[in-house]
Amino acid sequence: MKPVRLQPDTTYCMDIDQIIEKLLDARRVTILTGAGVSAASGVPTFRGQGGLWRQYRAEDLATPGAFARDPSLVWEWYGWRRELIASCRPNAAHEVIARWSRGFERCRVLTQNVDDLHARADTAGLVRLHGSIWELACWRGCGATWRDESVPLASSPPRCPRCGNLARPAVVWFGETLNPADLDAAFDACACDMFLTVGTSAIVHPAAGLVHEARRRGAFTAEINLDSTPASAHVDVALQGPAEQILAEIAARYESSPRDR
Ligand code: BJW
Ligand code: ZN
Repeated sequence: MKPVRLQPDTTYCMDIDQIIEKLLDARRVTILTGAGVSAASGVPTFRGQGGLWRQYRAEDLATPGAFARDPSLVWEWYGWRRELIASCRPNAAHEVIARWSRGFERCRVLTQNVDDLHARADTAGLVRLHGSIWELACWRGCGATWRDESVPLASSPPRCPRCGNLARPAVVWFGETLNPADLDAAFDACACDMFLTVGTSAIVHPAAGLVHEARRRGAFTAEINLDSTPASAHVDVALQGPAEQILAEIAARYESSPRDR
């Protein structure tokens, strides 16, 4: 098992203090999340240990080309993930983020996760950049999308109720564009006082570019991740450790701080 790298040293404590100070002064907070936020709930991340399904990587399956070639294989991957996610609950990281989402003058939570655990934790101002595993859409693109929470999934994709073509998961695959309204909301949210990027490998665009955009617009930027990422060298504070522990620690101190500043 990977060692947990909490660093209760001076730098770590000063970084936490700085984040709390910035949160106390912030009116507009934006939080970008990735698979690491759901790891403690039991949802596998895409990259690193446990990231493969059979011998496949996300890049092999989360593409329109993969679905066109072998819809049943891709469907089976989503069926496996649905079964896993259905038994998962939001963890301390989702809960802290959900509380903060209701506590600031403006808070936006931009998630790349499709598991809906932020929604289940009752997060306000949520933008699901890569869609939801619990929704389906027409593969031919007639515009139909619908909620489907069935577990287990049938062994092959059902039909679109509008045009009879194949259905697909309503998620964003590589090479596909994000929903323009979600992308606009994400870029608008980069105009903020504090931008926190949590549990993402920071390699998949356009999400990976958001922290840089926020910094360009003057936000204080911080990262929480088990490991360093391409974003680590560019943020004001990079904290290494489990998001569910670090966020709980920050929240306990931030939420009990006096507000008459
Ligand atoms: C913990 C932890 C704990 C663990 N606590 N931390 C610019 C440059 C280069 C390429 C591109 C570019 N612009 C666009 C591209 C192409 C492509 C791309 O980015 N490719 C890269 C691989 C280089 N992007 C796209 O195609 C996007 N579309 C687009 O831009 O359209 C316009 C366009 C198209 C083509 C060319 C140019 C422009 C769409 C991207 C869609 C991504 N879709 C997926 C699948 C979604 C559906 C599904 O779930 O099935 O989204 S792929 C997968 O990666 C999923 C994730 O949301 C996404 C990001 O992964 P994430 O969340 O970061 O997870 P991991 O596993 O990578 O990392 C987990 C992290 O957590 C790790 O760092 C751990 O250390 C950490 N961790 N436990 C804290 N307890
Ligand atoms: Zn259709």
